Amino acid sequence: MDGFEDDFTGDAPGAGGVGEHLWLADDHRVWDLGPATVDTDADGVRDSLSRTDADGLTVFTDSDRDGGVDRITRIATDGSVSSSVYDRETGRWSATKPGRLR
Ligand SMILES: [Ca+2]
Ligand SMILES: [Ca+2]
Repeated sequence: MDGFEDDFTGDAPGAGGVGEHLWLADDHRVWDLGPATVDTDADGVRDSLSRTDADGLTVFTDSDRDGGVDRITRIATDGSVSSSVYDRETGRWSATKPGRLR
């Protein structure tokens, strides 16, 4: 049990991220997206949540486990995929090129 501590303040149960909410910084606001529900990289920690709407599916991912979403992937109903990544250095979102997997 020692050496596996959580940086989150409060009463984090240390149960692998269950109940931790993801948040999304957008301009000057922070959106609470709710608890992560999906483990996209199979490390045992839920890091993503998805939302569906009329335009398709959007996946919000916290890839570095700080609770803040830093990757957004949109899968449109026509099958096209686009994603944006958050650059912590600049505080800006940038779109990744679709259709390239490397
Ligand atoms: Ca994970
Ligand atoms: Ca993050």
